[in-house]
Amino acid sequence: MPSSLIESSSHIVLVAHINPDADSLGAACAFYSYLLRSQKKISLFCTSNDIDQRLAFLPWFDKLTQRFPVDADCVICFDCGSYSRLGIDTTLPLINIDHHASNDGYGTHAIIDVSAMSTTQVVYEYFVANSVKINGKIATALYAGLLDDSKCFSLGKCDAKTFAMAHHLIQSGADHAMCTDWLYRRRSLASLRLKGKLLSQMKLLSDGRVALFEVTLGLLEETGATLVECKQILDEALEMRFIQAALMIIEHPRGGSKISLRTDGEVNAAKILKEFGGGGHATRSGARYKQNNDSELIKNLITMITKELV
Ligand SMILES: [Mn+2]
Repeated sequence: MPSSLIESSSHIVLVAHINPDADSLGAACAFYSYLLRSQKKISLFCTSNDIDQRLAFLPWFDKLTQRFPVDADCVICFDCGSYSRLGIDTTLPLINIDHHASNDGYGTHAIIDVSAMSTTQVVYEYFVANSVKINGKIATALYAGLLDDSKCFSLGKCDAKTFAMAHHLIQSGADHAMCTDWLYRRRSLASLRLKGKLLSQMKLLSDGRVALFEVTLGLLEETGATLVECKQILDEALEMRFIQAALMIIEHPRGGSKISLRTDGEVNAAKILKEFGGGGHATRSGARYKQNNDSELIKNLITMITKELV
């Protein structure tokens, strides 16, 4: 049982994934709040050094460390769809809490619910099952993950459970206004400039059902936009009526490229990028391609995607 492992541990490290988002870090921060009530040592760890500052409103954000504690005896990771997403190697007992379809259940214990909207929902249900009192800090951290992973409650996957959780969290003190202000009112000028350029270069393929974006290092430099900002355009491309998949190929500074794929769910993004060592969800997936042959890569990907179109 994960709870007895937590019980018997004295220094627990909570791990958010590489380049954390509101869900991964929100889940870790909520757990941090919860475990503070015990007599244990708790660390909040993430291997990335330039963490998205839009997440700075999360409780305990200032406790984040890049240094993995040497005396730790237990690790809990959040929203890491594959083991490599932790960004560290550990031999310690590991509890893997997640909602990614690609998660293979690595770790000593895995709590995975693929039907959950967010990893914070998996944590929320764990808290409810264990009668954990949800205070304002915990509620805000859990709510941030739910809000962001549900695309502000716009995904078709939102159901009664999603809204019941949101209702309970707001009642428990989740700060909705702060979450939306920090997560969605911090867009940079660079990202808007990039958006203009990317949209004018977008190609529509496969009878206009696949959108393709090619991002060079030059374009990123010229606009000053970050990779995260770059990928926002994929979700926007999917807002077009007939688009079923949006594909982005981003030139990598160390050669090769990064692949990002967003789909409507009919086309399984995780399945397509699995061949490239990628992981993620049916609707969103990413992978790293190490060869310098983008035209070949794009041709193959478009063929694979086209096969899945319905
Ligand atoms: Mn998530």
